[in-house]
Amino acid sequence: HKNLSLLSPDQIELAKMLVAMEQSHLFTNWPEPGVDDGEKKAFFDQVTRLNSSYPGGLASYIKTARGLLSDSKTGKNPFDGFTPSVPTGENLSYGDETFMKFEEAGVKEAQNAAFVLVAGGLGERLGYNGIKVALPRETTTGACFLQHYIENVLALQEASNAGQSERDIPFAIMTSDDTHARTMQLLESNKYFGMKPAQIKLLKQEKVACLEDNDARLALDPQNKFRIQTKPHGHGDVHALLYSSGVLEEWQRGGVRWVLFFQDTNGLLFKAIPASLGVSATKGYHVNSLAVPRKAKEAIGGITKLTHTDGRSMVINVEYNQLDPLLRATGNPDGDVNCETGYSPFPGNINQLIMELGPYFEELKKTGGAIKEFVNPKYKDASKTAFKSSTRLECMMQDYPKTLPPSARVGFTVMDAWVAYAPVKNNPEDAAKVPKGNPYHSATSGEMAVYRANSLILRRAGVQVEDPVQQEFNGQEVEVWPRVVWKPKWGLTFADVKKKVAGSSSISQKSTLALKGRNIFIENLSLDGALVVESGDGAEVKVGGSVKNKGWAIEKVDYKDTSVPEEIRIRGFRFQKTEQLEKQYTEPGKFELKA
Ligand code: UGB
Repeated sequence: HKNLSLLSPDQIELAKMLVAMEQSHLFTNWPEPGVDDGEKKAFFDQVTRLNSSYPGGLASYIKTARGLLSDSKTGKNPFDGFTPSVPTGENLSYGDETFMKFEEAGVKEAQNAAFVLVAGGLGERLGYNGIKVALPRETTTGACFLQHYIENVLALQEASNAGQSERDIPFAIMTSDDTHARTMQLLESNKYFGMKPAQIKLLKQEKVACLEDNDARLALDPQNKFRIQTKPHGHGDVHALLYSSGVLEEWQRGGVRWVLFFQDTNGLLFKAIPASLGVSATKGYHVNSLAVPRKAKEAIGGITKLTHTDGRSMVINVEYNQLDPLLRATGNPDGDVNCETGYSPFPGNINQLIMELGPYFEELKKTGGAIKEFVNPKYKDASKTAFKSSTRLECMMQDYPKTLPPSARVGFTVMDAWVAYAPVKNNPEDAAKVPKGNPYHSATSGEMAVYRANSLILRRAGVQVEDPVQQEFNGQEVEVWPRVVWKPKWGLTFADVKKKVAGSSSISQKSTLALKGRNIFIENLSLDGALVVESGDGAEVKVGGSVKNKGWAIEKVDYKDTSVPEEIRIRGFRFQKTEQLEKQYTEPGKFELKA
């Protein structure tokens, strides 16, 4: 009470709320007025932020926390009454007729799309010191994930508008205190990778208050008794942020129909985006999740049909740590196991969600974007009365459909993992411990997956690509295919790739092929070495003949060798660029490179 004179009327209301919510421990030991007054004001500034950034405010956060902590203590099963079964969705096979039909429909729809990248996570499992979107997607060209994503959105925009309209596809990035400044800097120092600055919106998520006990008493920061300790709330924040920032409303006014969400390090995703957007548009899905065949116990959620005893049912992601216990508790004593296909029968959620904006916005008007949360306290002992360290509520973006009525059209699209999913999540040590046959999800596998996918796509387009060799890097055995990379505007869709290769071409395993331009046509090329072709948008280059040189050999690097930059050593290899044929065509016109 003595300190009340320091506060604004709004802050006094917040102080009353905290007392009413049994949080007076936060300020019972405060010194007399005149001592640490600045810190006291800063405390209430923080409370104001925590209150306004959470749908329903802090009181609602504390109330929800009490309920969830009590459920956790009594061991209440969040799936009580639900039985899991395998849902049916749209299965696509890359490059076949159906796939190409959906791809074409998706490219057309893209002019009504907006993209949202969730990039607020620190990537603790990877342990990389920088932000994950700044990591090279592959080290042949060195283009980072963010550059790759932006160039894909721009390529889609151009293909979709096809000279008719001038619509820019909006691109939002969710950041956090951990990633915001570095994301901004990466964009600014690279001229937004060719995107108009106004096209990009950064939305910063706030952390949430930590909880110190089962009564949801807020935890003070151990370093500063005038601050509440905070931790990340999870990627589910993206919905509330899009809503509260007014971005969704702006998009709706601008005619956006589809909102596509995606994660920070999946170098293959954009090969699957046009077709899955085509599925959304053709099937009229309000929510469409992209999925891949999943190995049992792989650290990605399983798309599951949950049917309640009261008849309700929903198709939803069940997180990887919950699927196995849920199956065991519902008459499947072996839990999460592979079936005769060698995969879990539950498709793996890769957290690429496509929402139809109209119904999505209507739903958010009701919920404010609040997503069903969970809590995961680490208890000191079996009595579950005390925590080892403070906990907090968390939420996941894929839980959005949990509040939808049964009439909502929620579907999913399964694609082959080789063309849709290769995240960089695990550090080399943990990746090397992944059970044999399960994907590593490391920097090594993420890069090799790009070469594999591009090689396989070229094969399907008629190029003879030599088989890969097996090699071990950082304790992980991977297939090493020819290092084939191209700019998104060269081969946005399979139809585009097919248009750009003709005749009979071949690429040997030791080769590198980098295509950095729109109109580069490969015709009767025999490549055994390294070939890098760059062209301006007005140039049309026909590439053929026989290219044979020493090329770029792969040299092993140990991840513990700190003399090598971190983004390289976490891959376990680098290129020895001994000899290459490198050509640039900057002027407009027709050119022929006949080696
Ligand atoms: N992220 C944020 O933007 N903010 C946060 O507070 C936290 C994360 P992780 P996770 O596809 O492989 C998800 O840590 O959460 C961003 C799905 O839940 O990489 O363990 C972060 O920057 C799971 O079902 O993944 O698992 C990153 O871009 C499965 O689909 C993204 O959120 C799995 O991803 C994901 O964060 C997967």
